[in-house]
Amino acid sequence: MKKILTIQDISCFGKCSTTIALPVISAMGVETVILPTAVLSTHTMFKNFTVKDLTDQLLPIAEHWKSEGITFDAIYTGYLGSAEEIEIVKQIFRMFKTEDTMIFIDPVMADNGKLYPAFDEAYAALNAGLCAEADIIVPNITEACFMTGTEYKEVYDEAYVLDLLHKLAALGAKTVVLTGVSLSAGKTGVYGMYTETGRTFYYQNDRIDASYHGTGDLFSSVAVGAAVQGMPLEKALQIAADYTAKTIEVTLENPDKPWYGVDFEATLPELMQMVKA
Ligand code: PXL
Repeated sequence: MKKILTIQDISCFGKCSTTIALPVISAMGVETVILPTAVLSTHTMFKNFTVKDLTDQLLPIAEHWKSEGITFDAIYTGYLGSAEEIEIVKQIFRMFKTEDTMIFIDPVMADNGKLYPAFDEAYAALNAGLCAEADIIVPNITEACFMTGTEYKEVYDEAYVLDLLHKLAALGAKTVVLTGVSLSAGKTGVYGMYTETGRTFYYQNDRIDASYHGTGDLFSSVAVGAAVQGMPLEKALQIAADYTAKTIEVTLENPDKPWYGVDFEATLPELMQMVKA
């Protein structure tokens, strides 16, 4: 069985980061090892959330695993809490990366043109340095802008997307994938580029006019869970995009109208079918 280490926070209530990655990747038949960077009462869209930072636990936990001879087929990082954590994550890459380990980085820190409350531009620069070590990075347009010093635009064309992809590729990751790219009305998608060859790919699906916390984490979990099992990357990204869109659609039909997260629990059986097909 393939084994993924995911490094991100635990937001106890709210469905994002580890509370999405663990069930979703496990359901895909991949052993999911978690390294929580912090424990929050909720994600940061709620007011007055509590935070217990776990930075001082990361290396002791990783060193214990190392002493036990534990290995990983992929390391997937999401929301990290601080500059110090980014440095520690780099050390953990060095401890566990072999030629066969896929490093998948979702540099979670911003959306809709703005950084999340805990972060500043210096943090974005450090995240860019972390991305240099990846096989695959999946920033949204806002995160890509902050990491490359590019002006954020709500309305853009393909040239803007290609410029961002080239700047991301210059950071050093092997494959760079921009998420949430909308180049025609009613559509959204992923636009990627292989750094070495410069070959690009674009996949779009219907855009659903709703935004939920945790959908980026859902997308990344599915993409890394599929790719680590040998599915070609572009296909893994397509399934991740389609499944995320489907889950948002199903969430909107829920009469309880959850605002803080998506009903991925209802769509996991469908994910199994998509991955098998
Ligand atoms: O979904 C990304 C995410 C993860 N973890 C925490 C967050 C967010 C987004 O805001 O607040 C704590």
